[in-house]
Amino acid sequence: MNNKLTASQLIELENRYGAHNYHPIPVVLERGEGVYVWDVDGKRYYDFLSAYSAVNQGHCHPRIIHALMEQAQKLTLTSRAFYNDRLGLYEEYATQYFGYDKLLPMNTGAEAVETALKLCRKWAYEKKGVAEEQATIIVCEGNFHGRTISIVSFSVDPDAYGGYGPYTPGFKVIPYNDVEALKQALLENPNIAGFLVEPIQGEAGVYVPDDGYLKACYDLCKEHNVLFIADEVQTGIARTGKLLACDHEGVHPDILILGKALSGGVCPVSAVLADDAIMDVMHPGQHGSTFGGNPIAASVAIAALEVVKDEELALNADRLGSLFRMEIQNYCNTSNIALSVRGKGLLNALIINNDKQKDLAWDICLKLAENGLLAKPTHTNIIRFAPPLVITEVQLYRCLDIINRTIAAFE
Ligand code: IF1
Repeated sequence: MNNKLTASQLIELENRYGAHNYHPIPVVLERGEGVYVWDVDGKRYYDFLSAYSAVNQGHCHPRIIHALMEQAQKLTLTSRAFYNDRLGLYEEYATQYFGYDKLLPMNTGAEAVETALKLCRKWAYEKKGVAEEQATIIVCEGNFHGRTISIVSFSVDPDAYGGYGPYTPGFKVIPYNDVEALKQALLENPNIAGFLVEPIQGEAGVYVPDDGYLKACYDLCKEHNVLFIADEVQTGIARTGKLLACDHEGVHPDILILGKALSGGVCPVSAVLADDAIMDVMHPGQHGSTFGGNPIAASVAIAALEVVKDEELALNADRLGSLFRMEIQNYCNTSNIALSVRGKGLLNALIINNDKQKDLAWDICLKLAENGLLAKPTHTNIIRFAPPLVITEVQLYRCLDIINRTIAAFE
């Protein structure tokens, strides 16, 4: 007798015993491999969300799983009360990989963002000479950097910050993709410590800033002795067709924040990278984490980064991303509901015309799932399309066919 629970039974369990802080597409997944995932009924899907760009290397990449399993049988966690034989190797590999002196290991993206904010403030007091408790960090409208109280304190999305006050002070919100706004904010306040920015705003709907925006902001930060902090949790690790989205403009952030695909989606691994002149304000006992830098995370992250390089995932993302946008734009040119496509590499979004039907993007995603492709709207009328970077051209064309066929049924 098959004692496997059905999809609806498993959904019911989550509804009954799990907090309702998500509204998932009603698909219950049990297996993943490369660009594919399978539900509990054995139906196969192309994964076009990639766990929000955490499985860039594809689901259950054999090299990453091997690193996980080998380490899991030896030593999983020591805490940082002691050294372990994997962390130093990972720190050496990753700092050379991204071009920094030091790495501070954490677990989730939000933890890494919080770490970067603390590092930036501490640097401002100890190196820039900002008066205690006066440091201000500039952020952008439409930002998404995680879900902690300090991070949502500078969100402009009521769903993200509503009901969580009182809010953490010390942040200034300016419009995204507006160099003049940054210039004014820097001129108005001598106590600016840093500028935290997503090179492409993911949650805001894959909002790609004008060419030159990042470089102009970086130069302004240099002019005002302010740290340029890039949140590449979602745009990093080859997702946008370069190793980092900042690489498209030759910008080397003062503080680099990584997460998600840093582990290939196998376990939570995040990191903050900076040079000694910034990182050396951190002294023993001033920051930390129980799991940060654990042997499994270190081993998995090395394998995940090796895969990105060895399989030339950035090149693949760049080539197939351009092809994807060209084909989708062709469809948009004759569609009444698919308005336009935007993105970089394999981080893309389709803008849907939901004037006639508010939940059209959601309904399209339900139909896409029925047709074997998983995607989810971000905001009401934007569908994010972000497959694993290991996708082949043949698979991409099969997915384009599913997307076009599915949307055509709504025209
Ligand atoms: C959710 C969004 C994406 C991020 C950037 C930091 C973090 C994220 C640029 C924090 C996390 C995730 C969080 C997840 C859904 C997803 C998301 F819709 F929330 F905004 F991808 F766009 N910086 N993004 O995108 O990393 O602490 O989650 O490891 O919270 O619903 P985390």
